[in-house]
Amino acid sequence: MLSDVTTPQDLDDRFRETLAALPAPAQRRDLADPVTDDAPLTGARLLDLFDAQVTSRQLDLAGRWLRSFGEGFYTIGSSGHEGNAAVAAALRPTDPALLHYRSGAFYCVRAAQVAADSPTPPADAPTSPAADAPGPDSEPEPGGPEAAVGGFVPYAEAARDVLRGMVASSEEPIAGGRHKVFGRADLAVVPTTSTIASHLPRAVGMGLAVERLRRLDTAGRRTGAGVRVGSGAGAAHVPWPPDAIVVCSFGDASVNHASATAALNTAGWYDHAGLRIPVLFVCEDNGLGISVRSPEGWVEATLRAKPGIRYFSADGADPVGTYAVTQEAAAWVRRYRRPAVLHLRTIRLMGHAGADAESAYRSPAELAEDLDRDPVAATARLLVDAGVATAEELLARYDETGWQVRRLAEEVLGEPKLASAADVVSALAPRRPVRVARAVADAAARASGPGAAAREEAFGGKPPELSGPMTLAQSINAALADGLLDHPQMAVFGEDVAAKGGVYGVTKGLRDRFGAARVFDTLLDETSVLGLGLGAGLAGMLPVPEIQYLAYLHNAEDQLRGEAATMQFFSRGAFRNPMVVRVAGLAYQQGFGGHFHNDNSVAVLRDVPGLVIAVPARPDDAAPMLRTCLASAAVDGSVCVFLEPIALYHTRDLYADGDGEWLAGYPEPGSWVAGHVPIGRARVYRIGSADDLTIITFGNGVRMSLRAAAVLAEEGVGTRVVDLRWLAPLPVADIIRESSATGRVLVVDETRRSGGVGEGVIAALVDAGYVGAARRVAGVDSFVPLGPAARHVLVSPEAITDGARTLLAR
Ligand SMILES: Cc1ncc(C[n+]2csc(CCOP(=O)(O)OP(=O)(O)O)c2C)c(N)n1
Repeated sequence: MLSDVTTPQDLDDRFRETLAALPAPAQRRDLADPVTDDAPLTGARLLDLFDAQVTSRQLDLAGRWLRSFGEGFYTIGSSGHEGNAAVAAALRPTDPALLHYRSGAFYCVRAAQVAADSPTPPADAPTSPAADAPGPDSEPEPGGPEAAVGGFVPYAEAARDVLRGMVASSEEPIAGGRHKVFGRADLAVVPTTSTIASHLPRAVGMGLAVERLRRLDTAGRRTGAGVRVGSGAGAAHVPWPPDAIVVCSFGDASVNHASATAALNTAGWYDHAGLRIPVLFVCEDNGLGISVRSPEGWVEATLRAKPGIRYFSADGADPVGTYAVTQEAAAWVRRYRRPAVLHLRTIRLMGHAGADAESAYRSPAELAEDLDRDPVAATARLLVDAGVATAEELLARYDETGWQVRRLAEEVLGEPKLASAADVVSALAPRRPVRVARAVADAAARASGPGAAAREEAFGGKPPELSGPMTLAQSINAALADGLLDHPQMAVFGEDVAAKGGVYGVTKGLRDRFGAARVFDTLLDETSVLGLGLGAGLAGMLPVPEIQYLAYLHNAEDQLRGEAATMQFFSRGAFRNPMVVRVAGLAYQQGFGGHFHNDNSVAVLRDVPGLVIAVPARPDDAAPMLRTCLASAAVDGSVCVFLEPIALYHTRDLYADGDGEWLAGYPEPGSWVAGHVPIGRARVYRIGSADDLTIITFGNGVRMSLRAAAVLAEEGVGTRVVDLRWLAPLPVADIIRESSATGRVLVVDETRRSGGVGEGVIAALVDAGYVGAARRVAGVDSFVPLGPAARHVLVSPEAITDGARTLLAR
């Protein structure tokens, strides 16, 4: 080997040499016999796994080939990890899987299992050589029964999927050319992103939801397809059987990532608390994270030490052993509904990716040693030793598969790519406002019709519309209760939301009324709070997680940006994670806080494609806006952030102490339709003639601006105050119309001058050709200091009136 990395040529040559050197079998073994005396796999099934492994290997070689002439865009492969074929074989094809980018052989087996459409009895059914004969009690066939000697054919579909991903074909079945992922809804393979370990918090959420829905699913039928749980609007389509387990794979370096430690910790935490999370974590350990080695023994030590997670290990070069251990691990997770980790030892062949020069960090001896440990060659050796096949027969299968893969590669490289920006974003975040409005109307009809009695009871005989004027916090509390009543699959969770009712009392009483299964406290980890939401949404629930303070969203922001917001994009809507994340935030908490309780930056949210950001300022907006978010999540799978201004939670007055002008009555269901607030529609307050000045603002700025407008009115100035209500998508039409009406715009932006909301408003005006005057008042580019010094960096009422006068003087 002369090159500085194991090349496709090296790998191919060595494989041929290894097989050529194998002695002829002493005697042939019947394909239906166990491959060795006590093996849980027959010769036929091991041959199937070999074919899957070879397909995966040939896909890697084809990926390099496509890259070599500029037609392939992805060269991270699975070579050295092909032992994961046996992992897939020991699971059920209906077990949802979130796969590592090296789980190519797993994907091939899964696709073949589903295509074979064979009965899928439990993988953990007792096995004996006799039970191995095809029949109703046997384990799932790796490639389906008739695929036992099928060579490449059972894996052709999977190979085409993967090749389409490599060439960014718009016909790729899940992402449609948007990314190279393993995923397909009919295979229960959920696409994962390239952000290592970021799918693990979601996997835990899926585990929690699968188990929760299994318990709800008292009808107790079906083992195959998904099922509806519940009825009416809140019915959930659960895509997986009730006894499914969730499987997620990842690399050894990923074990150290905060997302992985969060997920393993959360699964263990719930297990310790007695809650069931049926997740099988699979760590595919090749000893390297690009160039950095996992210290000898570290991965095992760390995985073994995870409280509440049972440890299993297998050698990926031994498909029979891997199959047996996975079977045992999966049976344990399935039976006890508890988390486990399978530590699968693998190697990495051909470097991290196409351009990786391994010689910079690995010795030639080490590279050569890995070639000796090629797992596909190991399976071949086993097959020949057992007398299942000869080396020549296996090489012929290898060559035939190689040929077929290249043929498919040539076919798909001519397929169309995504052709326009519109094509690319078509899958991002579908919005169907009419259906959302209809869903709100339906909810109203249920609340005043068939659901009226339950509603009366839930509110203790006094529905909120009869409770008099409410604060913002009370209004959100009532709207959450109405949401929980109308959406049986809705769950409210987060730090301190249940027993305490939230640090500001917004969720007070909800757990008592709706039970601990629907309103629950989580552990203190924002990544896991959002991960639970992501998994629950995918499993058919309507999650409403709470982030206690905006500042702490940043801990976990990738779960929103990288995971939630990309799911429809990378799956063309085949998977979605409906979610309404409540976040308490923004500044102006009198006498409390410092930066972390007054964080006023939303820049990190505003640029997430497809995300909905709602900021209710007043109680009479909060309830309809929350209803809209819930309906949009349920109808379109929207990911919504509901940003609640803490300083307004308990505000009662607007102009003068005791005026009660910041309170509002809660609308009775009969008026929900008339009061519906569509996403992206602002609210306009007209003061005086409303002809002189337009103030565009949101959140705390609304109250300050209304007060400023009252002062200006005394000077004869007519103002219209526009409450954006939605920061994404911005109400552009309302902005333009109301600005053009006066020709003088003051943007009052309580977030920061740089990256703040005001930049977006001004840009919208410029884009629309607005020709009037415009100014901004915004927060200083600073963190918010403790105590009275906060006033120096926040937008003040004086700054608003000063800004207005400057504009009016022009
Ligand atoms: C959060 C994150 N940081 C960095 C990267 C860049 N990166 C891609 S793969 C990789 C190494 C992952 O190693 P491991 O988890 O052991 O998986 P392997 O590739 O060895 O199978 C890194 C650092 C990434 N994708 N995601």
